[in-house]
Amino acid sequence: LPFKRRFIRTHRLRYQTLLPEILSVETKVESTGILSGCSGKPEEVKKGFPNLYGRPVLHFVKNKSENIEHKPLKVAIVFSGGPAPGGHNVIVGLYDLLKSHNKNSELWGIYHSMSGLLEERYIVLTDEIIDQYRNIGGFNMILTGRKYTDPKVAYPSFLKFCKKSGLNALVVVGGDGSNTRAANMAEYILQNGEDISVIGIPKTIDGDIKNRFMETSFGFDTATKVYSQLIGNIMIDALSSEKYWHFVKVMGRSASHVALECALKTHPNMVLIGEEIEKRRQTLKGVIRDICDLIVERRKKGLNHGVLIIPEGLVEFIPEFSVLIHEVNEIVKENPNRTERWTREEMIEQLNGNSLELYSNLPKGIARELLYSKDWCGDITLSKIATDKLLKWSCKKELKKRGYDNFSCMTHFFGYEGRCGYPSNFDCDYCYALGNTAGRFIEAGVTGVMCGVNGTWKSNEEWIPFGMPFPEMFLMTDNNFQTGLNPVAKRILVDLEGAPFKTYLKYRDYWRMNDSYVAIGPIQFHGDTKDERTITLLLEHKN
Ligand code: FBP
Repeated sequence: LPFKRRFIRTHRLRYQTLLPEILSVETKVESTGILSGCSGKPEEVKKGFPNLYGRPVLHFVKNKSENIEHKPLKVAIVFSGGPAPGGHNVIVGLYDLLKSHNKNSELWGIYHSMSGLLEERYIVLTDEIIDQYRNIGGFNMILTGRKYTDPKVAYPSFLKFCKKSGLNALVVVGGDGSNTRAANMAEYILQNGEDISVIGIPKTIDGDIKNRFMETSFGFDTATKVYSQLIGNIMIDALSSEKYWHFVKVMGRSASHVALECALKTHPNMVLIGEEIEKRRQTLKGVIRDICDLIVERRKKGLNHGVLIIPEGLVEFIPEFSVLIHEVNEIVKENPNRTERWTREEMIEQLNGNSLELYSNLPKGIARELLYSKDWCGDITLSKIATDKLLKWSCKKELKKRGYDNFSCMTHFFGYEGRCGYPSNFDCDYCYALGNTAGRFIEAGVTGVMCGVNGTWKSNEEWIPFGMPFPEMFLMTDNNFQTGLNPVAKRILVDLEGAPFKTYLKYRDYWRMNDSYVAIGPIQFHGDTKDERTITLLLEHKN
């Protein structure tokens, strides 16, 4: 490799993660005295998790005993869902902890998410493997996946695999869905009277795994820095050539946390926040009218350029769109045996009323995307819907009606670019601490908790690792792929009363007409990066 390309990798491999003080000493697990609950329907959640429900939140205290002996452990770790920067450091943090306590301990990397678990495909991790991935982005050490596994088959076969292999624990690094499966697995194992720990790690660039205990998921910090760098560069281009509007869609699934954080970092002329649009019950026409009002207002002042940030999940919040998505999902699911793809024309025949009008007026490409992009449970995949292009197309039409013919607009989608970049120092440290925390809980025989860290907005030494019983994230709903009531992690959307959104409101009017763009540049790995935190984290916790 040319020297320069090797340099950044070598440099990152050598980065020394900064651990919270408590994780640099021998510890024992204690209850914080705070009982966990759930996000809704406590009676039903209790029925679903008779063993795990209501357990206390756990933390570590210094273990002053002398001659502490750690027995050798066999632990498996699995990635699940979309990659997020920092994932490798969870593995590295766990590996270092296990090996430093007993060199005979083993860490198994399960390939390809839950399907690897069922098919018993794994690798026993060694120093040579681990040392290639310290502080390196991606999930490629053991790969990831989203394949749905039927719980009736998955849990018994997993338990069989664990017993046969002598595994003491499984660590699931995943988002809400994967941690829900981890919770069910932990409960299933307890109900079977077995002694195997299942521990969860909050992963997702979407930033929507949070609650009264959990401050942030890993990956959000890096991904929003990467997107903001790209948005900032586009802003400077827009300022330089003064001829284009840029419509930038950013990943983040339903919640608009990523879009809001990028806006707070870069100061676009407009950002659409799905949660606000839903609250105002704005229609697609209303959204287009607002964007076009701004385009025209700026044009009257001689400003032919601008930057708009769009959250990936926008369409879900537009009332007529969410009805349409629901109806399309239902129509498709009513015909489970159909193997051939639905065509746009066939769907038009099935739909009625407003949904029919909306669907038949969509650009053909988008109408087709709505039918083709499905996730593992058959629902529409939002990231595949080209909302940026839909908005451009609709604005063009509206501006033409208003007498403006020459609207030059570039569309962008920033998603995959941010999921596997070199993790920021924050994500490196946070993930290493999460891996270490998971290891300590396993040593103490704890099961059914998701690891977290409190005070992540403070300096690393002050961080307080904890274990939150899984049921805290759940409510019970009936979904359309399983029978009866099932635990579902509550979606944590942008809080319209929260400090990040309110801060945006303070600047919104100013940013419309004044180009106070900020190009944040690439992620900083050198120098004093200790206090670099997302604006969301600082606003939600520091003030
Ligand atoms: P999870 O972390 O919840 O798995 O999802 C992250 C994400 O990047 C979402 O923002 C996005 O909607 C989705 O993955 C895209 O999925 P895929 O990788 O299957 O295209």
